[in-house]
Amino acid sequence: MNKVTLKIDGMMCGMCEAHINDVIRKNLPDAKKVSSSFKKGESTFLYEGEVDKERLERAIKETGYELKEILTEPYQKKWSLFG
Ligand SMILES: [Cu+2]
Repeated sequence: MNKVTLKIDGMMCGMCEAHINDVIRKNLPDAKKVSSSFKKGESTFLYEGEVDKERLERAIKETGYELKEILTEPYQKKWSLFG
């Protein structure tokens, strides 16, 4: 599982966040914990496997925003007492 962070230009309010969340969920139905912040200018979600970067970029552009960067890092659940 990876944590994916999208740097996005153009989000101005909560409606924009909702639009972007919709785009992510629609194009990556397996994405989990989709969340966007217009203040940070980024969206994050959890995803297994590779994100189709071009598809996502196009879909975000069609919605009126610009995908600047995609960061991916391994996601680990919180430390478990039982290892
Ligand atoms: Cu807005």
